[in-house]
Amino acid sequence: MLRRQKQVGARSSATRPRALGRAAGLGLGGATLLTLLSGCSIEDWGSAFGHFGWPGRGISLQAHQMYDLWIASTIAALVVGVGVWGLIFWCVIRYRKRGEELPVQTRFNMPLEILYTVTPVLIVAVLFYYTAIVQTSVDKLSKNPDQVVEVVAFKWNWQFNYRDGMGEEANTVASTIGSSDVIPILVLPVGQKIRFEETSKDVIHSFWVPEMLFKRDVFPGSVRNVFEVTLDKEGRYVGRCAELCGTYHAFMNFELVTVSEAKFNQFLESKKGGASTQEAMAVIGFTGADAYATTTSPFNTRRQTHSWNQPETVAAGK
Ligand SMILES: [Cu+2]
Repeated sequence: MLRRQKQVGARSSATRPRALGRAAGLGLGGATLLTLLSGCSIEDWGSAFGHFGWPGRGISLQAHQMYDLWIASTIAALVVGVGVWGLIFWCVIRYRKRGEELPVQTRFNMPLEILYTVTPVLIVAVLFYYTAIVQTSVDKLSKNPDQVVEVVAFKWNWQFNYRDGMGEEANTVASTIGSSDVIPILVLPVGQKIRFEETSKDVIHSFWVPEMLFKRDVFPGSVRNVFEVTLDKEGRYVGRCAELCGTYHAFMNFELVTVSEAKFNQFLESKKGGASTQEAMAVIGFTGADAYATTTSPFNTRRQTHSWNQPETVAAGK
């Protein structure tokens, strides 16, 4: 019996360097895989896997940074996940029950204990590092933004004021507003630093353009949330209120229209000259139905008595 125990002991100490060699090999394999992955663009990987749940790469420089962080973190998590699953299945098969004999009882393995304490700390540190960098960059405010837009939220619509400077003291030079019949349109140029200053007339709302991969709460009172984006893709995108603000919260949509700098200047000049939003849209080539929002349409806000759960009501949410 004693001899047998000795043999077992000798065998397990002999397998230890091999196990360590395997762990090192696994680490190297992971590193090689990551290097290979970095050879492909993050966007390629994102689109190959349906953007891992995100709407896409976004329409602003800030959105691209957040997108890249998201895709890279997900791939890193998958690499770790595949490693962990592999080890689990390997253990399950390699050490499955073979007989009634009690297997070798080991208590702990110091190198392994250290390995699986240090590895998660390293992973968290790397994720934290990149998150902090991207977050700081996304939240960065410039001293001289090219455009300043005051976002005014109210139950249940939006007003967008084009301003001649920063802060509450600046003046509104033109504005667009929505009603229960017209979806508010926010026209902005690509390639310029745009500063958003948010204020609410009643309760807390939230300004959200899904394609910007970004939303920020709009507070009433003295809190004036500010953020900046540089848009880089022309198009028309739906915007929403992302904070449950009351009965018609779901109807608080708007549309972001991104155009070239020249067209934006034309639009703003027309608005300054007293044109309506639709007339100014026509000036920059959006005529007819295109002068109105195309990504969303007004909801029927007229209620009948006992209108709940009836097809003709707002609850139908067209
Ligand atoms: Cu709202």
